[in-house]
Amino acid sequence: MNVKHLAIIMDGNGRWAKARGKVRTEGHFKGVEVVRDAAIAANDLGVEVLTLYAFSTENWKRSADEVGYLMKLPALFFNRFLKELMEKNIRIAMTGEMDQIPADTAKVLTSAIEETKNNTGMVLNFAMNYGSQREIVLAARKYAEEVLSGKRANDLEVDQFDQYLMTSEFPPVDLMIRTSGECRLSNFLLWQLAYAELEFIDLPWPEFTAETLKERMEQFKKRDRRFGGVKG
Ligand code: V0D
Repeated sequence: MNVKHLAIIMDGNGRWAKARGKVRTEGHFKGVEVVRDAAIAANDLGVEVLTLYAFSTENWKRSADEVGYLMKLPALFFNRFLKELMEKNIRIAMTGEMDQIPADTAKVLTSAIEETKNNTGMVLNFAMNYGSQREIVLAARKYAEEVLSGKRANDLEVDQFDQYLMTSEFPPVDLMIRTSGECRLSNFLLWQLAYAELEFIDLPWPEFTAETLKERMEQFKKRDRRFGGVKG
C-alpha cells in the first residue's frame, strides 16, 4: 500500500530549543528547514499530498511575540525554498480559515498558491489557523444550508461528507506522524484520519530527517491495512 496522503504534526520545536539553552523561536527557525527537507523527501518517496500542521486555532493563545514570529515564517520559507519547490513541480495549498491570518502573511500564502497552481507534482498543504472540530461544524452548516434551500434531500451518507470538508480535494490520510512523543491528535484532521495509521515518534521536529521519514514510510508499507475487513 502506497502513501497517497501523509500528514504530520510538527511538535517539539520549543522543547528542542530549551534543551539547547535557546529561545523557542530558534526552534521554530530550525523547524522551517526541516519542513523543506520533509517536503523534498516526501516528494521523492512518491507521496501525493503532504499536509503539515503549521498553525492551529489554539496557537493564537501563545504570546504575541511568538505568534508574530510564527507569522513571518511562511515568507522566510518561500524566500529560501520556493524556487526549489517549483523545480520539483510541487504545488502549495492551504487548509484552514485564511481570513484571520494577518494581511501581509495571507498575501505571501496566496501568491505562493498562485505561483505554483499549475504544478502537477506533490501537493504541499499547510494547515493554517486550522481546527478539525470547527471544520466539521462548518461542513455541517454547509450541508444544512443545501437541505434548507432545497438543493438536496436530507439523505447524506458517510462517504459523501468529506465533500463538505476543507480537504475535499484530497484523498483520506494514509499515515499520520506526530513528533516529540505526545500521543494526541490535537484537533488535527479528525474525520480524515478515520482509517489512517498513526505514528508517534520521540524525536522533536528539528531532529526529524529524510531518513526518519523513509524508515516510517517503509514500515507503513509492510503493515497490513484492513479497513475493518478481512484481507483477501
Ligand atoms: C513553526 C515547525 C513553515 C512548526 C515548522 C505560521 C512550527 C516551522 C511554515 C509555512 C512554522 C507555513 C505556510 C506556508 C509556508 C510555510 C510555517 C508556521 C510555523 C506557522 F505557506 N514552517 N512553519 N508556518 N514552523
